[in-house]
Amino acid sequence: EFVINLLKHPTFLDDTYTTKFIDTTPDLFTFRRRRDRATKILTYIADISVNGHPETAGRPLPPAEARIPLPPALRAEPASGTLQLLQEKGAQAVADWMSAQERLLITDTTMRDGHQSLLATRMRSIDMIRVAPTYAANLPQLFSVECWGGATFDVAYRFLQECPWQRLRDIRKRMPNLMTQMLLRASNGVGYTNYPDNVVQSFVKQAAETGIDVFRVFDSLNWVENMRVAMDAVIESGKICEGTVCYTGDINDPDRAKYDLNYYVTTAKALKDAGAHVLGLKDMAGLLKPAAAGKLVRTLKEEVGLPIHFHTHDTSGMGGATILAAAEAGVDAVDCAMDALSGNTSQPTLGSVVEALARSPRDTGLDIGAIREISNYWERVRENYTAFESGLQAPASEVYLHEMPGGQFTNLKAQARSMGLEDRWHEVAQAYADVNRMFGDIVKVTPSSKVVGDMALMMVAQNLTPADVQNPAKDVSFPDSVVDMMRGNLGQPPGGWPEALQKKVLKGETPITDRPGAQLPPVDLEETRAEISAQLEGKLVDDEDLNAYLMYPKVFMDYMGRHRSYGPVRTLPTRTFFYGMEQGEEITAEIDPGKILEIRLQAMGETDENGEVKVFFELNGQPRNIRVPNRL
Ligand code: BTN
Ligand code: 3PY
Ligand code: ZN
Repeated sequence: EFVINLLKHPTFLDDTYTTKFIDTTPDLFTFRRRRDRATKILTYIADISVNGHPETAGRPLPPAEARIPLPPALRAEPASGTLQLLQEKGAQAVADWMSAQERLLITDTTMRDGHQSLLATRMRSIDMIRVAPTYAANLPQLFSVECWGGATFDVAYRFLQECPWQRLRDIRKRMPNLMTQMLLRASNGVGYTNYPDNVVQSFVKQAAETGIDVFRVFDSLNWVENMRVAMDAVIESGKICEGTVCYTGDINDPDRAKYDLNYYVTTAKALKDAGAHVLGLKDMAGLLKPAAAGKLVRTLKEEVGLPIHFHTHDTSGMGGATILAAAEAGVDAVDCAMDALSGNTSQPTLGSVVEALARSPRDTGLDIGAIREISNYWERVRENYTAFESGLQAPASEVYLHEMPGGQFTNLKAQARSMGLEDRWHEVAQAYADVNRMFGDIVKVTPSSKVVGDMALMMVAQNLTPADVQNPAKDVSFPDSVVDMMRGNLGQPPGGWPEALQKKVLKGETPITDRPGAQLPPVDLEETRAEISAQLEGKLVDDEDLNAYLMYPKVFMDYMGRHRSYGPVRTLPTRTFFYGMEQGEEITAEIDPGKILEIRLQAMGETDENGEVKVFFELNGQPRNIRVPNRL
């Protein structure tokens, strides 16, 4: 069924049409019934093959030999793992079990923080899903696999044209013995702003249902008051609540006394009182030094008593040493990334930590051969993401100056590049440190780290010194995110905001000092569902879609719009997704279990007088032609 627009077309009305006009003007026939998924995918491939992908334009190319990576063979049926313990005995039993282990427990972060910190979060689901069964079969001793949350949620919709919920479901199904883990920004959900309480609750409930077992909950100012809604929702879901304190400063530096040992003990005790099953210790920038780690972990173990899960970044090159010191001091679990996606702004190297502890009392029990095979797989995967490499060549002690989180470093560098400030990067780093001091020395982690980054870029771009910014007589137009934070909309730092600066930023407006969520009315979920459904021409909106919309209305709706045109492009190989196909190339895409498209690109025509290119495919042996605009 289609609508004929021919009679209303100006060319028809002014009598200049020929039959060729009908052939060359496909928009005369607007199909009401949606095109089939194969046609949509071919349209996407044709478009990218002709025009390139906007995200990889001008970026370095993958090596010519980069191909589709094959996951390692399964060595056994998946042995019973931590997921069985959680399912059979519950969250508290897992926490008790952690404390009772002599071995050091390991979380693999490759599928979340690893690529967030090295490849701008651009890893696609297909590359994760294919290796998930190998994790389950060959590394059943892992504590958990971090594969969701943080920046991965919006990047999936925004840049990868795929649904993060589906990613989670697909990974969960393939790892029937391992716990999945996510990073949750407490009241900021997986976004950059404070959401109404019922939105946070609804999101947690859905994440638990779709397949998250361990929730690492943190607040970007370490304000426990602002973590309770999220923590309560996790506890209510029956999953593991890892109440997390973020590490900043240096407990051994008297100059940073705001964040001394006592600060961490007090915050950790508050997290325990708030119901945390596990204490997360999140060193997002990799600032915790080995000797300080020993002291901090030992003290927290004694004074708080919860099992401790330690997270760090290897930006300084010292991350492995810190993990070993924490292990020596009795930390229960640590985060590592598989070798090929470890080091620098990512986590320390999983295989190396396993080797360092082998045949010691804290032997991890993980098989180093299995680790090497999986790392070799990730090495091949990484080749396809060359466009998103940061160019960072070496570890750097500069991190102790700027204190940027590993997950922000490459992002901020890209932002600086886009503003023409790349060759002034070390000034940006200095400005970042200056802004932190001006803001009163705060915890810098998403979203507070983004605010500091926005301000630092603005100062460098406008050649402003800290004295300029603080001078009450000098007019400064602050970034929106800074105004919002000074209003109290990200919560309160210890000791409050510096008054003079806050006054200048707010120009007389009164800030809030209570929990931002306490000021936000609940969202009517069913009314919102009906609104989205209406915007999507009556499509049924399930709970996953609803929760996505509540977090990111525009990003989600834009995704839905593109999905209508391009279909399930998540099933394409990564190289095809970012670069399209070459003449004579063949690929397959499994769009449903067992429903496989065999796609061959035969040829691409010349650009015609309408500015369009005809791309000739073979789809499962049958010829199919697709016309796309040449936008180059
Ligand atoms: C993005 O929009 O940033 C990434 C999603 C993919 C966009 C595709 S590329 C081919 C087609 N042409 C466009 O302009 N957008 C889609
Ligand atoms: C995130 O919130 O995405 C982070 O990785 C914070 O470290
Ligand atoms: Zn991290």
